[in-house]
Amino acid sequence: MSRILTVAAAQLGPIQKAETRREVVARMVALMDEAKAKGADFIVYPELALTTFFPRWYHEDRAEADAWFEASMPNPEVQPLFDRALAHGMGMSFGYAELTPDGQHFNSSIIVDKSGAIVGKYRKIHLPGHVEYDPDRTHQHLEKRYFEPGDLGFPVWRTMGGLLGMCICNDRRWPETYRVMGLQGVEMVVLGFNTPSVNSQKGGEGLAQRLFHHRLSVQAGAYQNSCWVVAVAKAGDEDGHHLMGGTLIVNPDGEIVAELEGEADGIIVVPCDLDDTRFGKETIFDFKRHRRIEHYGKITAQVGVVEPE
Ligand code: CDV
Repeated sequence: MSRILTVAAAQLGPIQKAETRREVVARMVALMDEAKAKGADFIVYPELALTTFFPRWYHEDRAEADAWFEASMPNPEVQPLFDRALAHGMGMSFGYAELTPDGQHFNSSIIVDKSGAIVGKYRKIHLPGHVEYDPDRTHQHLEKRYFEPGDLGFPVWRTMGGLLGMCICNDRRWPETYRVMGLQGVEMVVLGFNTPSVNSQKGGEGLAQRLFHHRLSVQAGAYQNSCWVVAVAKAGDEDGHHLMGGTLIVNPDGEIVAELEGEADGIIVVPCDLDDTRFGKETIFDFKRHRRIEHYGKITAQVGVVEPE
């Protein structure tokens, strides 16, 4: 038995502050054409794919930052991407800053199926960073200033012949992210990320260690829930701020089956057999037989650490 979903992980190189959405969408369309030529059914782009990683820029007046947000999706600037996906008969997923009609701000991503319908929306839950300008950091990371924590949970959708879920960047470091989707039978988790290649609070933590933590997190999530994980970077130097690459696809055994070299626009394409998730889900990670929820209460009852007396 096999159920192949051929996936393109479409890394974007840097997007400078001055670049327009129209310019970025043209780059995304070019990657989509390349993915189609290589047989992809589904293309995955990074977190906040349409603009530079704006949470590094401090706006004292919070409302000024609304210029980075999308008040509707699709909208005229993004429509060419939806049109090309429909023409190719491809599904897609990408991240963007969402401004809702009632004024809420989320770091969101969507899944669009092959008919062009938005079938899934996810809003980032684990927001990193801080609210106020922090002079002690080498760079700002103001996601907690500009976004509210997601309010949609970690849903899984039946689409494109499989069970698909999403998370965004920092979410990938949290085992709860994958497990909540694993409990819905997820077969593929897709995610985008913008990860600065240095830790703003720990100068010694550079690119090699950041890539190690990234791979460790997504490989563990894939293995422990027996699912595919597709992780897509926005990479390179954005106005003097460097983001790491590390776009990769991990199989349900937790092995990296493809990883993109470099920090420019580019794709890796992998035919992912969703039936490869079955063995792990029916044996060592057969949750129904092996989980012991009577011992997991602290996971939802408590946020921080409570040490013993
Ligand atoms: N965009 C992100 O969520 N970035 C975080 C950084 C700040 C650590 C990440 O987890 O990669």
